[in-house]
Amino acid sequence: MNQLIFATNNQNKVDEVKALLAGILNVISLKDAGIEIDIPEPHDSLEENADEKSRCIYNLTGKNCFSEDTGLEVFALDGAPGVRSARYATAEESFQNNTEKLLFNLRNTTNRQAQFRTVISLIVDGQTHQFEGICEGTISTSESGNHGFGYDPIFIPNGSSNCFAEMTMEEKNKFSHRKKAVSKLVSFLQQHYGQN
Ligand code: ITT
Repeated sequence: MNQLIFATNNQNKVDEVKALLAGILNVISLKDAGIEIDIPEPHDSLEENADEKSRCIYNLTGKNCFSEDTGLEVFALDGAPGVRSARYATAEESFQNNTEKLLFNLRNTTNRQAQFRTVISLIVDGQTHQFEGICEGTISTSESGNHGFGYDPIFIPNGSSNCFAEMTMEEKNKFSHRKKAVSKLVSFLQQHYGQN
């Protein structure tokens, strides 16, 4: 196996994952494959949504593929926004509104511990496999930086004093939840399919 469709409409995810898998696996985005589809995310868990997305594209194409669902889990908010991260503030996704709402909800909170959690759902020959990646960190008190996307301007990973949005993609990829999940995917493919 030397190529996989990545079932996402998020170009930032595609860029990060292509950088992580360069020289290892040929990642075909939905855009590359000419597939225009609004993939449903109707469930209450990252695991179920990730499976829904990969199953949707596998059923459509019959080709091996993977998807991922990611959430920002804030300890003081009992894990919110979590699986609702994309539409935390409004029905239409807005990175700005989401980060502002999160900062507002944490305004009186000293416990700013949080984690990004990514669940990858891989379908190979009809069989589904999941891989999780977690990046622990803290939510800053204001936004900084203009790289990345989503909650990157307010998330500081443990081991750094900078927000993800202050890092280049290569720096973010050293710490990130997505990188950890992708590393497990690669190990699995190497073990089971001789992918290297
Ligand atoms: P697909 O479902 O098409 O893959 P999406 O953008 O809807 O793309 P998710 O549901 O997984 O992806 O994303 C949930 C939210 O979490 C969304 O608002 C993202 O901006 C945010 N998010 C995901 N990964 C992130 C990251 O690495 N850094 C910052 N925010 C992130």
